[in-house]
Amino acid sequence: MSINHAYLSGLMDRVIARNPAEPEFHQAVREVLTSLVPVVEARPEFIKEGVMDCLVEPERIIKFRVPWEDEQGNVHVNRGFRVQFNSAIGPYKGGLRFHPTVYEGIIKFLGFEQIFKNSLTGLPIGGGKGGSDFNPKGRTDLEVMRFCQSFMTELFKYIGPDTDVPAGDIGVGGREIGYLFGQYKRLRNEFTGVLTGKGLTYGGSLARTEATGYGLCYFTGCMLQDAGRSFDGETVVISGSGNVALYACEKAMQLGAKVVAMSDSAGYVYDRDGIDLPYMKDLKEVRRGRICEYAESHPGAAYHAGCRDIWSIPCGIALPCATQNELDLDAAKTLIRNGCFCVSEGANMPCTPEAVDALQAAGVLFAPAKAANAGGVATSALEMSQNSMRFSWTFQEVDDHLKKIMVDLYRNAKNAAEQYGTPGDLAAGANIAGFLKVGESMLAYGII
Ligand code: NDP
Ligand code: 2IT
Repeated sequence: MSINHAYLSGLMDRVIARNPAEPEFHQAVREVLTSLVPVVEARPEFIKEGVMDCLVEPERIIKFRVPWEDEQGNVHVNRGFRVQFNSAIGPYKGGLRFHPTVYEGIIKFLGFEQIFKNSLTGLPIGGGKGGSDFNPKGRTDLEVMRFCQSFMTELFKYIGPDTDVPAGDIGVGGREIGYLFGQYKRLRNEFTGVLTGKGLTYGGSLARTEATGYGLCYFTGCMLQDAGRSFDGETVVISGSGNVALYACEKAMQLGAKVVAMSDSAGYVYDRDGIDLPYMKDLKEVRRGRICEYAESHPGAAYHAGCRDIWSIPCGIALPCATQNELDLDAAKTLIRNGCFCVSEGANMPCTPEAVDALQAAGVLFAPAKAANAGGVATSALEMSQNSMRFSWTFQEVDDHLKKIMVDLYRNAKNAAEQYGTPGDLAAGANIAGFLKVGESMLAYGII
């Protein structure tokens, strides 16, 4: 679909020509530029002063070799990336993804999204993302440690607590952050808050582990409340069973919902009695097992191979929390047919553009990832604050900050949508509100 604005449409064509074969990056840029049409119409200086052209071009891309040796003595060479996309409002901030599907286009899409998400938190953090095509699955702790040390041996030259602060994403959790932080500290001979998602004994923040999933439910709660609804008594389906999915499940349950299905990349489990969360946490966080094991020990639950059909399970609320483009048009139609009234994105860009259009056209409440999953990075910024102060807040204090951030963020996205002529469209509102703070700052700096 072309963008209904001559300059932005031409800019989109240039993005495609300059970044060939990166469909996820094109998808993310198109979605944002489309929302910004009313903004550049009202404020032509964003085009005239080059802000829009700069916005789609990363400030810096670092790409490097990551050699490491497995326990059998075989040498492997992976690729590492860090895309430092935009530092207009703060140091680059964003996670690291370790997954075999990672290539430059994935990191660019994620880094681009991160600019607006981070701005929406109201905290001073710029946008960045990194990762590697390394697959941690099936690797021993020793192999993961060797990989992380090799990765950081190159990356440490380019990051720092006031420059760029990475964190976790798919395949990067507490274990990996520990190895990465240890190597950074050793190479720099410095103890600073250069990474977030750290362990609680060495500078991590309480509630960071829970933050993305909890924040997703706080945001969704605001949206439901405005529509005269709540989580209470509703049936929820959550894709994924990683960090975001597990804590979305926990908070949804605390708010009175029944979560009946979760997935991993191989398949999904449907438990009509409600997911046994303590078991699922132990399976995924401690044992690093597969979701099929859940059905083996829960006779009332059924395992289905293939994760995409999870959206055929009837539910009121769907929370896609696994990966990009996991919920397509067919899935959206099925959800609508089955009476789903709310879709909130926990993962980054989990719904295809066609799915989003269909959901919004059917009047389904839709919470876009940039806003709905911003609780994770917001709490990372709170971890940075605590590290700077050399102080730590209680779980309750961090959770209270997180709640307030998500409520403010919801209001800002909603108000921006109204102000720019798309009332109720939180996706457009989030893009506009996220952009304005970054765009104004870029204008203030002049051409740099
Ligand atoms: P985890 O690695 O903890 O979990 C990822 C989950 O998604 C696993 O269940 C995994 O299954 C599944 N998954 C991964 N890739 C695919 C795929 N290609 N197809 C199907 N399922 C897949 O990651 P997170 O929970 O941290 O991240 C999940 C999503 O949330 C990502 O989109 C991430 O960018 C986003 N996000 C994460 C934040 C955070 O703070 N961690 C913050 C904001 C957004 P399997 O184990 O089989 O691979
Ligand atoms: O997508 C995301 O916002 C994250 N993976 C979290 C980033 C962070 O810096 O905490």
